Amino acid sequence: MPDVMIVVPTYNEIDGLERTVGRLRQSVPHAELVIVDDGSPDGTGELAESLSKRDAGTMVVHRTERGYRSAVIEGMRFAMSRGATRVVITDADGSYDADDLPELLGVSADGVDLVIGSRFVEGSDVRNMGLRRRLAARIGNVYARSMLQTGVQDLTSSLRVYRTRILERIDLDAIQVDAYAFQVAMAVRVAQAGGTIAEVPIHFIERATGSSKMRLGDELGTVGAVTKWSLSGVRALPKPPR
Ligand SMILES: Nc1nc2c(ncn2[C@@H]2O[C@H](COP(=O)(O)OP(=O)(O)OP(=O)(O)O)[C@@H](O)[C@H]2O)c(=O)[nH]1
Ligand SMILES: [Mg+2]
Repeated sequence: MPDVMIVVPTYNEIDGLERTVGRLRQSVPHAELVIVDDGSPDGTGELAESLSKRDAGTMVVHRTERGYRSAVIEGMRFAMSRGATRVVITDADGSYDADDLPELLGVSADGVDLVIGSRFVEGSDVRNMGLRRRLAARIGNVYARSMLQTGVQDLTSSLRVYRTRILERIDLDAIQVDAYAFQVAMAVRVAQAGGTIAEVPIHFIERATGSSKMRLGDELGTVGAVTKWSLSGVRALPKPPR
């Protein structure tokens, strides 16, 4: 029974996947890893299949559906079905440094329900992020933080460690937003379920290979979703870590 399951959603990540998986497996060898691929036309699914044949700790879920949120949720359910107590979510493009994971897992082992690898807390190191994206992420996070009354600095980071005990208390199917708004929604749900949230500074480098699946619409959609939640009284003030 794996204690930790790493979920890597992929869509057209043929250039970076092997390196990302290799680094994750090296950095946290006790964790199992599952790639959730949505029939990438570039052959990512086939590459994932060959990686899983070479390494018993690497698995693949092939889907016909397309979408970040549903891929992550499917990965979470896969992890829970295998008895994992913690689920790591990360990207395939190498933006997040696998070497930061042991520290995040250490904080999660202390009993924190959601540990976010944060680009915007003291000690983090963010590289290659263009001014437009940096500003959008920063301003978007300041806006979401104040509207939702939370102290979380990086609500949109996709490097996260969830304890499955908190995921079990969340109605994942009720979440209808995707992309960055999905990250915000998950933090809100964790807080509403009575969970604790902590942030750990990370090394982040904007993707060097492949192309982005996120669009300007995802950023604007997040602002819209946050505004709607805030006006309907949603707050994401987490319990302080015990
Ligand atoms: N399975 C699946 N994975 C997806 C989908 N969209 C994005 N992903 C993966 O989710 C991760 C995050 O997507 P990215 O495109 O890196 O998003 P981002 O980090 O906000 O933006 P960039 O790094 O600038 O491209 C990557 O591993 C993608 O391959 C999808 O529809 N299905
Ligand atoms: Mg990325």
